[in-house]
Amino acid sequence: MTQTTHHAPDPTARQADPFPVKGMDAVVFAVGNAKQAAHYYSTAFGMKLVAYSGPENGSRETASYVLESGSARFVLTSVIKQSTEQGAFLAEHVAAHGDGVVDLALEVPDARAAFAYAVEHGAHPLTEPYELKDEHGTVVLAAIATYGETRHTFVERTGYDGPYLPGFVAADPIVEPPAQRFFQAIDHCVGNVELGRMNEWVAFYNKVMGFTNMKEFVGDDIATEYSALMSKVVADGTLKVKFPINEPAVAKKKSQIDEYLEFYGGAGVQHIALNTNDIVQTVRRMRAAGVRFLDTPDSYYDTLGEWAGETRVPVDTLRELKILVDRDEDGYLLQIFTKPVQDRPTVFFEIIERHGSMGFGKGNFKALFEAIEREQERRGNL
Ligand code: TYF
Ligand code: FE
Repeated sequence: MTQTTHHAPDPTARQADPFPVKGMDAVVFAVGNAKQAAHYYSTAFGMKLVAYSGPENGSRETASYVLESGSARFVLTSVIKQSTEQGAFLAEHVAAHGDGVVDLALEVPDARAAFAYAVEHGAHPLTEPYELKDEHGTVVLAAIATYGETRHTFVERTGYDGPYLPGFVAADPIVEPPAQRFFQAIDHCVGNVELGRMNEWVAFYNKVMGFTNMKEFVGDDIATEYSALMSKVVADGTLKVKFPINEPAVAKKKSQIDEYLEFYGGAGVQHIALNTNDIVQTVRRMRAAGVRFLDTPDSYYDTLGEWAGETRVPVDTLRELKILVDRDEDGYLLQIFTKPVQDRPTVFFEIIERHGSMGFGKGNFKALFEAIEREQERRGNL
């Protein structure tokens, strides 16, 4: 006879993740002109158009372009002729915020379970779980609200083998994609929230998604000295999804976060960081295609070797391309930031090449924020 007895849980057994995520599913942008934005991300970011939804295949209200680079997926959506609440939401989003991120979509193994867990733990529900189906299969989707007007859609796509979502058709690249992709994954997605609300949003991710805090944070000391922001990072258990949250800090100068909040019209996504294995080639190609990066003074490179030590890339090349370096006990990283990619001083991108370091470039805050301040000054916002 076999007898099964239940004891207290084995303390050495791995706890099941209460909120499993597979990774970022997509960053969804609402933009004024998705057709032209798709061209920009194709030519300047080396991304490949893979799917499309628009009036030619039955979507009369919106046009959406799906671009990929490795596992990184961007969706660019514009309203053509508003007819439903979804169209109204997107049109109002663009009117209020300019081009920006409406959705940081997460791929999950079970969208119904993710939604139930999140709402049970205090999330504001936006869309109850529903299914989309076509000849490629079924996708389950559900959405909750996060900071500002941003949302998280949970995407369960294990029952689907099409180009993006049911309703989308495969599309040919806009231009010949580069032989070597510029980046292969989304490293992190950063949110700017209102003064005093960073801890609230960190607690939101702790409770609603079971995300934990990473050790890197920007506290009072750095904030008042030069960055004028405070920052904490939350991540899922596997560190595949990392969300730094910034809030403005009262410092000597007007915070770049205040500038963002003013021009975006509230909280929202500030920057998306993209992983590359060859930052030198990526930055050369993006610069050649017209992408503008923040400048770094020569003085940064004059003293670089003293504290950063040797990296894969010679200092002269880093200096030429204005790439930043940071090092910690786990290794180093190379990073660079674009200027804002629309007329409003809001959303920008980071290109990052990691060699062991799991940080976010804390050692570069001084150089970085001085560069941002020079831009704020040029815009008359300092
Ligand atoms: O994601 C991060 O935390 C780093 C640092 O305006 C950073 O990329 C923080 C704020 C900012 C630019 C970069
Ligand atoms: Fe970053």
